[in-house]
Amino acid sequence: MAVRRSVLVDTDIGVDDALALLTVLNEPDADVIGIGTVFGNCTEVQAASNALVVLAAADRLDVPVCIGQSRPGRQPKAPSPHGSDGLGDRGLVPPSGATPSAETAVDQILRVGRERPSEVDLLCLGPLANVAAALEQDPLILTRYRAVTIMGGMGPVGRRDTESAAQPLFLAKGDTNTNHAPAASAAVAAAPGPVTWVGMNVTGKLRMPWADLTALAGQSTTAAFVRDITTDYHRYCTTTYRSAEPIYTSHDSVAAAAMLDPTVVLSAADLTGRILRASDGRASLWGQSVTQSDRHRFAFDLDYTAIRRRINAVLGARVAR
Ligand SMILES: [Ca+2]
Repeated sequence: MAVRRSVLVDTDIGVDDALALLTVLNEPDADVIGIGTVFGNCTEVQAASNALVVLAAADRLDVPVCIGQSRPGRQPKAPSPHGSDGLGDRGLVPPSGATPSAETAVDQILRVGRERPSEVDLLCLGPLANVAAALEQDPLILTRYRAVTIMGGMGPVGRRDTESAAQPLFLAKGDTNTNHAPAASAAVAAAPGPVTWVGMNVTGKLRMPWADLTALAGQSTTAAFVRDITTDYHRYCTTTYRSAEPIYTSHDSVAAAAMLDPTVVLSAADLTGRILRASDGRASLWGQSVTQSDRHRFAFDLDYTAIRRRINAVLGARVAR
C-alpha cells in the first residue's frame, strides 16, 4: 500500500506550477496541507491569487494559501512566457471570498516543520527565497521534513557536456529559479536535509503534445482549464524548442511526479550544489563533488513513461478531486 503523503507546496504559480499543483491534488494518497507563494513567474501576491484559482478549479479551496517573499530590486523588463499574470492572461480570478491566509509562507514552512517533524514532504517549484528565509531562522528546517523536492539546478556538473549534446538549448535556457534568487539557492544547497534537486537537465526533456491536451479538453474540465492557461505558453515552448509539432513543457510537473513517486528517479548522484555564473552573468546551480560538505541528490535520469502516464491521468480527470 502506498505511503500517504502530506505535502507543503512552495510556488511562483505560473502555467507549469498550475499543472504540477493539479498533479499533487489528483493523487489519492497525497494531501496538500498548504501552499506558500513566492515571486518568480509573477509577484508573490499574484501567485497567491493564481493558487486560489487553481484550488477553485480542483474544488479544494480548503487548502490554505500563504504569501511569501518579494523580489528584491526591480521587476524584470522582459514579459514572462507565462503571461503578465502567470496564468496566460486569461482573466482568471479567484471566487469571491477566497483569500490568502494571514500567516506568511516563511512562517508556514517553519511551523509545519516544527509541528510535524519528518512527516511532511516539501515541494519547491519557484525561486527558493521562502526556504532561504526559513533557514535563517532555523538552519535545520529542511531536516524537519520527510523529503524536500526542488525544481531547480542543472544536475551534476560532470554531465554538462552530455546534457548539452542531448539538449541543444540546455545551457541557453539555464536555471530559471536559481537565476531569480541565486543567494537563496546557494543557502538551500548548503543546508542539511533530505533534498532532491530535479533540475533543468531532466525537466526539459518532458515534451507534451499539444494535440493530446486539446483532445482531452473536450472531455475533461481539468484538461480544458490547463489548455486555456497554456495556449500562449505552448506557442512559446514550440518555438523555443524548435519542435516540428506543437508541444508544451511542464518543468514543475516533472518535479511533482518525482516527489509523488520517487521510483521515477532512475539515476541520481549525491553531490553538493554550487552556483556557477555564465559569461552573461546568469546564475545556475550545479551538483559538484566536494568533500566535507552536506550532500543532496541530483537527479539525472527519469522514467518519463511513468511521468507522462501520471500527468495524462491528471488531464483525463473529468472533475479533479
Ligand atoms: Ca515554478
